[in-house]
Amino acid sequence: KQYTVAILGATGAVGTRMIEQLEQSTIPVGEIHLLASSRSAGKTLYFKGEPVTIEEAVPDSFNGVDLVLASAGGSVSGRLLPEAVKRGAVCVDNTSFFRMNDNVPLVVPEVNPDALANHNGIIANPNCSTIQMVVALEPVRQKFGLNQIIVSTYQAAGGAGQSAINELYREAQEKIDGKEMQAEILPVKGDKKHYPLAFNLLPQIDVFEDADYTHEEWKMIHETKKIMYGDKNSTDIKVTATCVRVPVPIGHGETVYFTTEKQPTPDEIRQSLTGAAGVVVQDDPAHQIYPQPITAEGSRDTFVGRIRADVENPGAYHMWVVSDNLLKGAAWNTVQIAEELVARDLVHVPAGSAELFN
Ligand code: A2P
Ligand code: 11C
Repeated sequence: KQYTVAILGATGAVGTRMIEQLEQSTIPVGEIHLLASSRSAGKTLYFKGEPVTIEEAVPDSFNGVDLVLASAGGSVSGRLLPEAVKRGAVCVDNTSFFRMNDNVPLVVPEVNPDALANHNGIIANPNCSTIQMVVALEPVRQKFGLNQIIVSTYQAAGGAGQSAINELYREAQEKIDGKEMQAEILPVKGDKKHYPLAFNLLPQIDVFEDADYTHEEWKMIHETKKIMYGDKNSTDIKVTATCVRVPVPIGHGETVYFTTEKQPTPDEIRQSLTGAAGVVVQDDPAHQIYPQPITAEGSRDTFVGRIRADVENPGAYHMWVVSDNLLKGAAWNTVQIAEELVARDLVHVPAGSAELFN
């Protein structure tokens, strides 16, 4: 079977990478539809070397479509994906809109691929910072059990879209030219104040919510629980997070501090990660080998290094995790979910699904 695939948000930082990842995927694509806003309609992008005219995304764009890969923002997904499901298309959504919906599986193929079995037409792709952390921790959890995770993130501008990458370069040039840096987007497009990211650190990703945590920090807590333990409020694991934007264009870093049920040596943790799906261990302090955003960019893998014990707390460990936030954190994980759906013959919308999203 050949699949008709639509990419919603095809012109964006993630959307353009979805096109590339789909070109390289095992999915037999018959027809491709590239959808964006009216601003882009009529322009041309390429799929496997062939020109494709961008169409404005409207409900009828999904007529005859088998699979939708979406990354055009939460409100666009919230409005258009129920229309796609109504028209029989299975949607893999990279936005946060449906992630906490009990009718929507939240999937990282290396961790919980079986959650796909009961989908209702929409499958959610987790937040980039959550994905790379659970890919790196799942082999540890399986072998040694996990009790607690304390994560601090070093997140690239690209997580906030192409316009945030452009802003970072512009600010850097302004600073080098001796001008005042003009911040217009970060930390959060819609928030009251904007601060430069170039030559700076911003301890705010997304808006502030309960208990003075940002939305990004709550995402890491609830998404980790839903993916690893099947329930966003699971008490089987304690998770807490501090999320920081750093002046890197692409590639999120994370220091992950975790405690385990058993007390493995750092070497045993390293071994559990060596060869694990989607993981590459880069951990050789003697030769200064460790993951870096610059070397992770462009790869589908999650890189793990600096694995070591907390020398004052038995059963507690540190590691440093880096991945291309636009690939494993977004475009690749979405296409990988679509590959699993195809491999498992799950590209069908079950009867009654559309009513769940009315
Ligand atoms: P467009 O380029 O036409 O604005 P990024 O994450 O890099 O900011 O990209 C956002 C993506 O979402 C772009 O492809 C953008 O298309 C798309 N998009 C934004 N608003 C809409 C909308 N109302 N309908 C469809 N696509 C949208
Ligand atoms: C960032 N993690 O780096 C965010 C972007 O929930 O998919 C991803 C938002 C999301 O800004």
